[in-house]
Amino acid sequence: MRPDAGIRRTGASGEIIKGLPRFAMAFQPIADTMSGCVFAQEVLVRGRDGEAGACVIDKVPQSRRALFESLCRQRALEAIKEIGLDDIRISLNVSPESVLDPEFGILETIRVARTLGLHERQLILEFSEKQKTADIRAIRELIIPFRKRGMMVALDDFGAGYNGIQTLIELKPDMVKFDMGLINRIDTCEMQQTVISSLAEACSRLDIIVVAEGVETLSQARMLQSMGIALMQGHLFARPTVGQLPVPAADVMARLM
Ligand SMILES: [Ca+2]
Repeated sequence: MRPDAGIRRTGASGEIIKGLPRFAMAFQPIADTMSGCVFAQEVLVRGRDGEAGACVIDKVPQSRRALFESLCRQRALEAIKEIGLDDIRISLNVSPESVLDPEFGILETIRVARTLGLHERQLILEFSEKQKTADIRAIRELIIPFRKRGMMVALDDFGAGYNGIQTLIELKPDMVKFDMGLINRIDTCEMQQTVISSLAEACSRLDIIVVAEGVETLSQARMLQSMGIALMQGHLFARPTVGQLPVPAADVMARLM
């Protein structure tokens, strides 16, 4: 057993744990612009002074990243439980390098979720792939039993990094999150419109749910809706908020429904 084992169950949020950076959990809703509901809340890491998640994670030594990620997911699940929203979907970011970790991988997170009384159908795992290192087939097989119980798998940042069509085919996700770089000019750029509408149609035929990330304007949102994309996330709806679950801006939702 590693020396770190067990410390994941100690300490208040934000406490320094044996040299790990201080952090807080923020939440950002994925809005369903057709029904007006919140589809899920994505959990994001922030520094204690609001620094971006990437800055915090950069301070974590590579050898402790899996532990740190596991701690972040645990804190988020505990926070959701404390808020008392038992029926909410929670979208958790998981790096493919740590998902298979025997102590701090996704099995540990599911154990924590069960201990807290949360069900697999409330969980979405978002896989981002910054480096081509992951054994996608091993990941897919590991999570089969949890997917059968309703857990969803999302391919994060699609169109950026290594998360492209090959990973889509290998992972067979339930959901694809289009990176903001793919949709940032969707309201004016014909090239983006053609690519995104074609990808959205392919996902629909494969029964894969599409989420557009980084939506910032009403005209982007309206264009995405016209392509059949209802689920959106971005500053137009709500910014990531530490310690509470933000709801999508009511005036924006009203104008899209
Ligand atoms: Ca994500």
